[in-house]
Amino acid sequence: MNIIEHIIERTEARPGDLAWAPTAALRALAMDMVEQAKAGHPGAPMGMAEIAAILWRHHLRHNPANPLWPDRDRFVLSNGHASALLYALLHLTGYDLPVAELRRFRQLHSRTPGHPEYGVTPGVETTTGPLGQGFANAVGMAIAERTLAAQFNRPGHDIVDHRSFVFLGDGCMMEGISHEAASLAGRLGLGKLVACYDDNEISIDGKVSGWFTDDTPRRFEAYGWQVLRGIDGHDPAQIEAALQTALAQTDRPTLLCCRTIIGRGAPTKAGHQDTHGAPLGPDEILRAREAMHWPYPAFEIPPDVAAAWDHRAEGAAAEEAWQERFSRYQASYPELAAEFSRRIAGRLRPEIDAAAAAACEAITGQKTATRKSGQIALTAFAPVVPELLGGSADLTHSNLTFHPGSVPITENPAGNQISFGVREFGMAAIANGIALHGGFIPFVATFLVFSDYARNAIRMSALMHLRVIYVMTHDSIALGEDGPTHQPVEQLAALRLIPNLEVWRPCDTAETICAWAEALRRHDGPTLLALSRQALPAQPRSPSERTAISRGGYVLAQSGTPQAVLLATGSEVALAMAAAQILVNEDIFLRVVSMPCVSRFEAQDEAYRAGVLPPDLPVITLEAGTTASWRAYAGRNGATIGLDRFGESGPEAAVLDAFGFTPQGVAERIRMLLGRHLNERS
Ligand SMILES: Cc1ncc(C[n+]2csc(CCOP(=O)(O)OP(=O)(O)O)c2C)c(N)n1
Ligand SMILES: [Mg+2]
Repeated sequence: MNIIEHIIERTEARPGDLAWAPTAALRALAMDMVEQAKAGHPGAPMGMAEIAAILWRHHLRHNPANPLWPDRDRFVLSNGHASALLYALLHLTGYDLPVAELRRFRQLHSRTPGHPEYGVTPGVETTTGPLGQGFANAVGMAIAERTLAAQFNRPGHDIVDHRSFVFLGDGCMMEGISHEAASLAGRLGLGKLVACYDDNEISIDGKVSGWFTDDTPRRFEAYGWQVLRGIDGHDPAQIEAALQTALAQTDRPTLLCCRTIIGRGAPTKAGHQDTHGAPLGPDEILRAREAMHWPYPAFEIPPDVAAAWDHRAEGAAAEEAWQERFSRYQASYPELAAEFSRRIAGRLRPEIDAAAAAACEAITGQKTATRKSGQIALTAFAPVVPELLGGSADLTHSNLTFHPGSVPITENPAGNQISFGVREFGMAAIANGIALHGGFIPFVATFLVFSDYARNAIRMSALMHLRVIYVMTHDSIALGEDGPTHQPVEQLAALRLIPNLEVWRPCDTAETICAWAEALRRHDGPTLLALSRQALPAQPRSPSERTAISRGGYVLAQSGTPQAVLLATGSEVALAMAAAQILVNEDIFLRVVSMPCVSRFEAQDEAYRAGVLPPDLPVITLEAGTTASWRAYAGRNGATIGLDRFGESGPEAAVLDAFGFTPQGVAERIRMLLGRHLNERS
């Protein structure tokens, strides 16, 4: 018997022994990666080594050769600082992540970045690191799985049938989003969701008993979860038994509460917060190797252990079995199978163009709130975009994010509407999970002012290039009586700062339909639609002006030889038009530019942008929000009209009047500004 056989033998027979070879391999790689990088987090990977090994070697259904196999189990590492664990797992099971990449842990342009990043490393299902969000992503994945299964499976044909597993630590549990996501998951009874809690009683500042003494099992029981308490997270037999119990449960999500020791295996540092986020150091690593009976040099995995971990053959067989099932499904339901493939590929049906055109044709001259226009667009697109899955954070009838074909998933599992409850952050992170899962285009809604609650998840949609659509209504002080707590002022500017987020603030139904269509067509990032509570007039447009909407900014109107450009967005476009009309009578001529999407306009070529905003014309910007971001457009010769303070409670007209957002008020500002400008020039 060689040494490895000896180790495997001896330790398989003695659960919990540190020298259990596959687990020792995980621990060794995690220690070595962090040591090599001189940065990272060895504690959680070493503490979760047994749980990870049992799950990945015996239960997780995945194919390392095809990380995109649609029916794979999903695995989320919500405690993303434990990235070394995930990279070790991916490497050992046979993903395209060679040891050279493990050696480059945390280096620039490696496939092993500091925290797991979606799209960078094959097999990484979501970007994690902002604690708690990975857990909510996993809830989204489980919702997506169940809904997709209900929509596509047929008797005897389970083409969608997989689980979502998530690891999370004390940090994720402390974050409020864990409550939002767990509560909804409990209500929905997501039976294929399994969470493994790394209950090591340590976070960065030390023993959590000083700041976190929740009874977590009872908390999750109260949500309606199956909770498996008191599992020794270093005892393979207990972990295995708990996972089997979890897999047998189909009506409720399961939480495995695993007592672990952070940095387990490090002879002097185990159990101490020092292992959380710093290399163990060469001496400690040497002694850990001895304690684990792991005599191999850094990054070396002996062939027997490598073979024990290699999941490629099993993974390929699992996917092949699914392919056979899918072929039979295809034979029985060719149209459904084609639709399934289309949805998984994220391709839109071609009818979307006709739906957009028909919706635009049907526009009446009636004043319409753009939140209502959003509903018109949703109603037009929903029949040809059955992959739409979403809803509101308890503001459905304010956000108007329902349509005649809306069916709550709580009434019919094959439905398309989710009532998220008052959980904006959870909602956004769940939407990310739905988008990551595939097969759906998620949309979520709340008041624009509460985008701040969801902000980091919106940022994560943008970072991960996910097609998530945010419908955010009541987009200015014009919402009136609810007052400054509800009146967004700085949110538009703040959202436009998020790279790769397209923020649309349409001015009427035509622009809203265009914005919705662009959001659907976008493959590489999220879109946020800022929509008005108040009714807005439909702007007249030539066919070419209508086409220009998708460029993000265009000339909407012009009189005479303009002295300035009046650049407005959303509800202030109508205001700009009215002010310009007043000024025409005084021989002050303006060009009115509507700019529903600044970043889209920025992406146009120089010639187009200069055509809309000629360099020699001063620009006056008009938006009922903070002005800092508009100064770049106003430049030295122009000006900004906006609101650099909080709003006021009062009826819409009174509030707008108080802040000068009336045709007369704006005309007066422009008179003054142009007078100043002309004086400066002469
Ligand atoms: C939202 C968020 N806040 C703070 C951090 C910084 N941070 C990373 S890990 C951590 C402590 C996590 O404790 P725990 O989950 O128990 O991890 P362990 O030390 O047990 O590995 C903190 C505060 C973060 N990554 N995300
Ligand atoms: Mg901890």
